[in-house]
Amino acid sequence: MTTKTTKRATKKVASSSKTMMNKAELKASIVKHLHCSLGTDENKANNHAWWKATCASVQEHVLEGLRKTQKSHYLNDTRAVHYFSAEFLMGRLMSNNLHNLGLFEQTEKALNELGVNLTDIMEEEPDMALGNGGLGRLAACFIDSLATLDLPAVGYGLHYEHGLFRQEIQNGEQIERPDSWRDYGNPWEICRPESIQDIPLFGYVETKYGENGRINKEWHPGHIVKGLPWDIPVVGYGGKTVNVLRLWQSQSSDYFNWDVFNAGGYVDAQTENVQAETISKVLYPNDETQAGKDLRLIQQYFFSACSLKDIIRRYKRAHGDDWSRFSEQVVIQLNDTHPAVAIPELMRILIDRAELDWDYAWSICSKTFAYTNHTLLPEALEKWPARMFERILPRHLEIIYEINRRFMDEVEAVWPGNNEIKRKLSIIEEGPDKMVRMGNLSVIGSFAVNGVAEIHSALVKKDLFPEFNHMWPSKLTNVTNGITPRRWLKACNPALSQLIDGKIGQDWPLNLDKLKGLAEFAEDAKFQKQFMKIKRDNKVQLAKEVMALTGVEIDPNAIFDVQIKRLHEYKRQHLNLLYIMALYRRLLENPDYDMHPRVFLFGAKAAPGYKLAKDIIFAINKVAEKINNDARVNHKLKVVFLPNYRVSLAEKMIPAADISEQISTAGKEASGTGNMKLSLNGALTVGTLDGANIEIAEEVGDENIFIFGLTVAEVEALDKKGYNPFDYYDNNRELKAVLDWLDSDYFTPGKPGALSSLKRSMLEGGDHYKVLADFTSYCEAQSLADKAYKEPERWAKMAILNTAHMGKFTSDRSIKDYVERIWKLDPCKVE
Ligand code: H2P
Repeated sequence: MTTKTTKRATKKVASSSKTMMNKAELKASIVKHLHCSLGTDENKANNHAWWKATCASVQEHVLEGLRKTQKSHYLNDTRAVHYFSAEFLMGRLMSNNLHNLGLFEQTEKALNELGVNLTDIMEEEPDMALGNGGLGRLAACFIDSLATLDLPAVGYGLHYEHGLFRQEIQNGEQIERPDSWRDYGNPWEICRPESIQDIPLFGYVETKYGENGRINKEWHPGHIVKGLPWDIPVVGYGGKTVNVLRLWQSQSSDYFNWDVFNAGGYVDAQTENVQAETISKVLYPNDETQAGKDLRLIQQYFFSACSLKDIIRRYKRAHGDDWSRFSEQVVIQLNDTHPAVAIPELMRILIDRAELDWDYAWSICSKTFAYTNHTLLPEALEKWPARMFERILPRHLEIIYEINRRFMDEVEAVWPGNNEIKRKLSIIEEGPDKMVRMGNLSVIGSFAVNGVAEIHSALVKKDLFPEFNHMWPSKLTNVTNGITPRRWLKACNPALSQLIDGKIGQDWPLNLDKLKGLAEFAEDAKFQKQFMKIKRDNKVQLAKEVMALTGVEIDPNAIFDVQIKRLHEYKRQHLNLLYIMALYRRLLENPDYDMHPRVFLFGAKAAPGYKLAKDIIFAINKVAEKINNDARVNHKLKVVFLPNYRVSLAEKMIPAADISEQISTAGKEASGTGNMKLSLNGALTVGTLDGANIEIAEEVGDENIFIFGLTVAEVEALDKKGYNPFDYYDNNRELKAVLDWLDSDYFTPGKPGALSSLKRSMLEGGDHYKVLADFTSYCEAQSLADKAYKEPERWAKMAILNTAHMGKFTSDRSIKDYVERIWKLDPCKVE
């Protein structure tokens, strides 16, 4: 084992290569790759080949940056953060890499001279959709910021063969098709067979009594699977630091434990069939069903264990077997509880392999992990049956029991004799089927726990983990989410970016607070005109896209009202739908009903097992079909459900939005990040006082946002009093009419009742998410928005002020907060 002697910041890395290519060199490089990497030529190449050749040229710069970054980090022996996440929703990388390298314009010109349009070839890139929604996209924004801020960081996750399903809409219904993002290869990723890891699973634990009285445990696994790493370079803005996102692919191992196999009894019949390759086959959609539990836990363990081995290998290269500096060098951020099994895995390595004693091992472990909570919804807080855990990870369950036993002693010391609290805080939930609570394990095993917006973190302390907060008052903290302005403004809205550059200079993508400088132009007639012209141009573009995707014609002069996010009852797409139906009714009753024409645009995927979410999609599509074909109203009202919502579609919808729908039940949306992206691009929020909406309202000012609905306290009070949705149904004529409409066959000719499940959920079902309670106030907020839009100058001012006040929500700020409050990292400049 070599121990490196070079010390932090004492060495500079020599810059050996020349700087970026100029236009002529780029042209030559693209053509060279067309010839030499793709075996085609300028005459034969189609857009796909041009895209690949361009990627290959860009990748030359990227890999050079990667090499230098890794060398710098190694020579400076940097402390690094390791972001463990089951999801990274990266989207497309070409535009992002070109922008971050500062090569976008040159490449555009170089391709132009070759007769190729950059925008067209970028459409060839499949999205890397390795995530469900906000949680996965947050991870992608964070690694962008980490690289931009020159922070040593590695993203660790799974190299899913199939990302989130491709959504088709047939007769209004969601159909799931496999997503095959790598069918024709991924030009950005590098396979690293030299860093394969072996990962044990199943089997049994043998207890051995050592000479010194020490009890040693030996895990005899039933299966070994191989983890093959794929590296996706992550280019920081400015192109200096290029970090890595390392994603693990599972492969079957040559190794097979015949002893265990022959012993038979130790290996549950079911597990024998587990095919190693299936582990990284598909991303699990957020799902309330029990299906696939085994596989999901195996996925979590697989990538956590591969990543830990990788980290330890790197640590040992510098520090040998001296564990004393491990937690100084390594911090691991658990993105939700999905990788929480990394905690007992590190304990296992330290105790069983490195033979450290428990206390020392625990002192290392509990200084290494930090955990981000993303939701308060009970169904999303992971629990695994202890029996299943024992079968798959027998040694880990033992370790968890021991962590818990010792933790219970601590609880006893704080609340002597209080079994109620013990039951609540225990990692093991007692009952007919014992369960392992991954949330409790994460809090106990981490030195910091954060929520993702002020109100969410306050609720984590008050409602979710109050006793933990009592025991460790400084452990629980907040880091409000953020988004990278490079992707979510500079790259996706080039015209607005240029306008901003011209007004306040070009450094806002790195210092988003600078956008405040736009505020002084908010009432400037010329600036307003320019700003709104860009919005309109973006709407024209989106209208073309909508036509191409759905055949529905929409008018760019209408208000574009956008709700884009995972489909979930708490996000209340159906509240929006009820409002649309109310407007429709008003227009039918009074053709002169005064409203500015409006187009409601939706993008959302429903988890395949979540029936009501799929019913909501069906209902939106059926109502849309009716309205869009009703000549009495369709000059004023249109509804579009864009299929297969994903990052690259968001990049087209967000710059064209006038209104941003952020209408979750107060207390349910942890933060939201779409709210930030839309507001940054000059959309006005219609929203509840939930998640980061509250902080957005603080930033933009109450006069530049349309807030409605119950507050968290009011929701609580209503629940306490006893919420009865019929109170609203019986007392609001319009609401009743709209809900009853769902029972008819008006939207589903010949099939009455096809939309009734929606109504039932909001009445007999108890309306868990208070749709009916918030309906009136939502309608009022929407009317105010309509009124404001009819005053173009006022609207323009509000829109500009939204963009101007989004500085806080750059993910650079979030990352700086993590660094300061949790990670304690130093940047490392790469020459
Ligand atoms: C979740 C939360 C959001 C939050 C995001 C990132 C799980 O995302 O619900 O409120 O902003 O994590 O912290 P989503 O619902 O989009 O899947």
